[in-house]
Amino acid sequence: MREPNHFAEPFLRTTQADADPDETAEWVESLASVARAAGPERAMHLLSQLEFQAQQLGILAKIPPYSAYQNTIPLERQGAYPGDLALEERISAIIRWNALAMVARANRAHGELGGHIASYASAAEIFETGFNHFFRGPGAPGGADLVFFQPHSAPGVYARAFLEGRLTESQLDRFRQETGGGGLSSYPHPWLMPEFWQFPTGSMGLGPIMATYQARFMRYLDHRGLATSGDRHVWGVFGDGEMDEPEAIGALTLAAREKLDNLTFVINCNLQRLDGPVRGNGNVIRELEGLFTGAGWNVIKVLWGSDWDALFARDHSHALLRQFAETVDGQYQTLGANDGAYNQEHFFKLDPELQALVAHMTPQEIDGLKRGGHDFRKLHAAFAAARAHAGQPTVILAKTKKGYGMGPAGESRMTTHVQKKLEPDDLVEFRDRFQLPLSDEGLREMRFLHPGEGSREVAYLRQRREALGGALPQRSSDAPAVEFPAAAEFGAFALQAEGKEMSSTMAFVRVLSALLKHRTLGPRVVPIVADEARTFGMASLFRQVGIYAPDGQLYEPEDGSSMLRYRESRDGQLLEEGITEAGAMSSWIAAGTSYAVHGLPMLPVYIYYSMFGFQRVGDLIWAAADQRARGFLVGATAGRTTLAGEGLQHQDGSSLLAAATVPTCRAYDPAFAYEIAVIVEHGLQRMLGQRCDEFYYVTVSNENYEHPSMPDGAAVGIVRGMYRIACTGAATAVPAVRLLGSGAILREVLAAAELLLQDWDVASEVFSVTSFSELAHEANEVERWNRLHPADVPRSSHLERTLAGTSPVIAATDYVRAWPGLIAPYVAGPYRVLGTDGFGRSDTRQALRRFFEVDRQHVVVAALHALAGQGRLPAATVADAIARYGLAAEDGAPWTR
Ligand SMILES: Cc1ncc(C[n+]2csc(CCOP(=O)(O)OP(=O)(O)O)c2C)c(N)n1
Repeated sequence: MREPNHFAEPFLRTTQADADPDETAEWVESLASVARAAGPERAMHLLSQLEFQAQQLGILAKIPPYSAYQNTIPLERQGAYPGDLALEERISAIIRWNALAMVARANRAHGELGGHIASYASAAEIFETGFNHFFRGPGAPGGADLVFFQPHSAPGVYARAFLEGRLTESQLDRFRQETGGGGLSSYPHPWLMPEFWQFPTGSMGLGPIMATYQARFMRYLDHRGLATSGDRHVWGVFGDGEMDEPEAIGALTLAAREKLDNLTFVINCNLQRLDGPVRGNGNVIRELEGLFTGAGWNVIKVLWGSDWDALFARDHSHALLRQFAETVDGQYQTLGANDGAYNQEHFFKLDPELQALVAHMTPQEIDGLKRGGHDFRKLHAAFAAARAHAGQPTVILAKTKKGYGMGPAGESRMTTHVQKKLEPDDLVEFRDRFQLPLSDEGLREMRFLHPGEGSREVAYLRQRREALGGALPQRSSDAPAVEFPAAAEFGAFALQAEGKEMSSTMAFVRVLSALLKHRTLGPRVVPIVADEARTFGMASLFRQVGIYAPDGQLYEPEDGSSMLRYRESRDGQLLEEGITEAGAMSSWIAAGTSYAVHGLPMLPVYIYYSMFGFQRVGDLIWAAADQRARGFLVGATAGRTTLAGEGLQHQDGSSLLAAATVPTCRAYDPAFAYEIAVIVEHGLQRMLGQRCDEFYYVTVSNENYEHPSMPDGAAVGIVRGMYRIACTGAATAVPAVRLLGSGAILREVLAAAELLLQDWDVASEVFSVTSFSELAHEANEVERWNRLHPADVPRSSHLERTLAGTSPVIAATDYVRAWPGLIAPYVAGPYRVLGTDGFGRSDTRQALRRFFEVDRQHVVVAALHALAGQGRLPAATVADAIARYGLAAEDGAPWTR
């Protein structure tokens, strides 16, 4: 005998061990009669009073956060279906076929392109319900809805766009063949299909969190009076497996807390993920219901199709619900993979009452009992209820079958996720099941189906889209440029710093504060922090621009009389996200793509602990690039040795390297305030003026030191990645040695130049390298051009011109050696790199720099050693220097300790 399921439904607990069924029946009937006579609100009131009383009496220790395994919306409240059901089913069948054919054709032609059939097969009705009745296009009175599509269901979206006349047959035939141009991307991708897709959802879990913060950002724009989002809605169709991702569920409470009733998740609960069931031994729908209910969402379950209604109506003793409660998802999958006879034997026959309930049905009729997520009527009712619900976000849990319609070989099979073709018999079954007008030959050739321009199907589909405001998805990027100030205006203090002491973080925050005050740009700036504003000296912004809080400030702040008081307000500008870098990043993405999504360019500036950036939320940063985001990411408390006491888990040595790999990220490691001002001005020019789809990563630190004024003519080099900042010894055409310093370590390098001259009589040139990756990118491009144009006059890069000759070059950085290593192929002389590879640790800055061998003395030794290697100094000099500076030569390398 099977063990009782530990997920037992709440109602089972009361019916199973009932000491006095007659009394129970009286109570139940009383409630039912109140609901009939006085309405559901009155019944609800009584229930809540009872619940309160029970709590007072110490009863009701636990109320399960889920309800019985049935549709949330009863038949009586379903409403009449407003569409042409038969026509919609025909259209959906054609789209299903074309989506399947796209994947199968691409793989037949090229064999290795991959693609997914089964996910869209399970989601088709969900998508079509949205497209025919809910997803509003750009022409809708309040503006377009935003839809985050389940990524591997993209073939279905393409197949629909084909019927709508937005994609051609030859484009469908280039699914996943993009290098020659005009192909269709595997997953939603604004970089590769910039006029089509808006949101890149291919990395599971990012869609849900990005959708949530998008809905929140729309409210932010509204409350700040920058845009009216009216009743524009954010829809996200996601997978039940996808909800395992921490990011997917990481912002559920935010959505509820901020009452985002402009947000609906539709979770395609086909109970399967890639390898197998999402919860083989459990029940994912129940689990998600509990999770979302607990987080404060409105939950609508769509589990059973219309054919089940009659069964439920006759099932007075809840035999169905009892059996559902005993059935785990792995079993539902097996039931789904098998025919009506099997279901009769292995489900209905388990209980005599159930057997009686379906005694009148043939196995074929039992086979035809649909899951709710394949029933347009049920889905429509759920979407409509979600759209109308006020005060909470809504999740629709739609139960579907993976590979629905793919026949015995695909439907609810373990392997269906990776299935890319159907066998001939399955194709025939698919055609017959969906009554597709395809000949056997058409079937064999996997011909695309189009009912014709003049067909009722196409007319209906277009008319529906027109009524909803036009086609979707579509992306536009023609937002106007934004006026912005010049560096001289916002950064005069930095350009003329005259040796003032400050940290680079302080310099950046001062720049930010000035930008916020600019007449046109100011309101467009979105400062974002994840609970570190005070760490970065930004507390003055609380007062200056306020913290966004949709409810305003419902309390008297403890520091109310302070100049820097904690001020929350409905039109606050600062997004203070709390300890969620993923959430802060999602806000940054929403703001950084606002130019395309809302036609309103914004400038997000997210300042965070650099260690918790690329390393922690790197995939979201990648998604930002996919989505063509513009803005500033500021890695504060950056570097391995600037943080002193914080130690291992806080000291970042690799973010710049990661940043260098993101194609649209321009990464800088400035040392001085004027460098920051120049980089910010350049970023504004590129992103807001020229509207380039790129973003800027800038590292800053909280180490205080003197900042010089900007040397004449330095700006161009700062932007390109390096410029000469000092020169020691007699001016010669070629210096003995060149020293490159970056960010926090530049000052050590400048000091090393002095030591070289004083102690060893070696002249040097010092360069501030603001970006090894910018230098490398340009050098890579020049090298490529020269390689592919062998007969032309070779070009040279800024780097090659600046470091011409064979003098040794020594680079020192607060990051891993691989970061300066990016330019190694283009440095003509011997190139030595000092970096901070290894685990960080706590100590003073000076001790850390000695430990990682990036301090001035180590730079000197590296320079002397390089000169000795060229035969320009005796090797003994190097040994002398090591002894003189007391460097520990016998310890293991820092990265081994
Ligand atoms: C972060 C991430 N990990 C893994 C994958 C690979 N992957 C693509 S689809 C998929 C399974 C999705 O399952 P589910 O969300 O239940 O959707 P279904 O296809 O079943 O509708 C996986 C693991 C991915 N795209 N992103």
